[in-house]
Amino acid sequence: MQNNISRWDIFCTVIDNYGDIGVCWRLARQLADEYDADIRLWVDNLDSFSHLCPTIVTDADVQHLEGMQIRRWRPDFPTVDVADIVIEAFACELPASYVEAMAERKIAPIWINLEYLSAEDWVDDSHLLASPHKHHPLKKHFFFPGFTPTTGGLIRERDLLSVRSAFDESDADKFLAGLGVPPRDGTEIRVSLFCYDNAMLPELLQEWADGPDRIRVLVTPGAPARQVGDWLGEQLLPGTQLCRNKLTVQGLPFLSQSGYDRLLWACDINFVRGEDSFVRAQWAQRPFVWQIYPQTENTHLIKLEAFLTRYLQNFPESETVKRFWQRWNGSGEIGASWRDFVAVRASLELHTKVWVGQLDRTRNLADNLVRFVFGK
Ligand code: TRH
Repeated sequence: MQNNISRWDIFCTVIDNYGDIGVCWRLARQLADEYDADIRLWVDNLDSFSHLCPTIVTDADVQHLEGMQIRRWRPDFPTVDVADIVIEAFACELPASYVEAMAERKIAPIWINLEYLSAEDWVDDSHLLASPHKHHPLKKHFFFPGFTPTTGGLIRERDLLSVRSAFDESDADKFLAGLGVPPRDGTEIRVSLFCYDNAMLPELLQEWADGPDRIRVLVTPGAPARQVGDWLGEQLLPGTQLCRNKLTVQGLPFLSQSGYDRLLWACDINFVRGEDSFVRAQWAQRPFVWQIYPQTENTHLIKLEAFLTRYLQNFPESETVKRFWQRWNGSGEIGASWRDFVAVRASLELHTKVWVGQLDRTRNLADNLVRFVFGK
């Protein structure tokens, strides 16, 4: 699209946690930075947004940030000019008055519903299907992120992988020192922990405390810090460091998105969740463990298997990794599966680099969106 400045409206409702706004914010910034897109981002919950981006003014209806306009999406939606491209993130429903205004435009805007990420096979067939509006001459296109060239791809900024490659051990030590993490003590394994409520966590913490390796777990705020604090019997605040035998846990503050990326690059193993941290852990090219967002009737386990099958193809130790991920997302004894997992971490790191090499051959989500919109 270079040279065609276009106006984009991105609509985001925060269902829970940080993933919805996390994805929209990264995408908005990439479209603005790399494609000169003129972005207006509508968000219904600026409090959640301010965790990822502390400069957000949580009670401002209109504000400008990094070359974009950020609008508080309130129920009394104002009359505004409709953009050329309208992204409705994760099936959030657009304001009725806005849809009517879309229908009144001489040239209908391109209307895209950005879907959740899944590695399931059906995604390739559903990507870019269109659905006509019941009453208006408008068409909505379903845009599916994914892991294959026939999906919408993954969010990956143009220079992400080169900046990641240039980030070496000494950058990692410097970055972690800024968070109060002391220099690595011998063979200590550094782990970052970002998860939902997880019944497996107490047993895993005990395994880490009693196991043979020195482990330092950097614990993100919210559900992870609360659960670790419950296990310790004392609160784990940002900056606090507590030890139990071989295990040291350290509370972290909530980091900016680029700070969180660096945390993933600096740790040896990353526990991630949801959607955006799960993708960023892949770009980090370190062994990672995903806690998928739980859904009713365990439908999330189908998504989990679909990803494991793609990611672990041709990895000789795939069963070891699968078993540990399945335990982390379910039930059963986790200690032994951790010991097996940590034993293969060097080969898993190499495999993860190969996996990222394959993903990198497909285009990224912003690029695919722009090509779709401008028919390239
Ligand atoms: O927060 P999540 O669980 O988000 C979501 C939501 O639950 C959403 O409703 C659901 O549909 C989706 O998961 C699947 O996990 P996620 O997606 O990893 O988003 C977290 C965001 O927070 C991500 O952008 C990284 C960011 N983050 C920081 O910027 N700093 C931090 O310190 C941490 C821990 C996270």
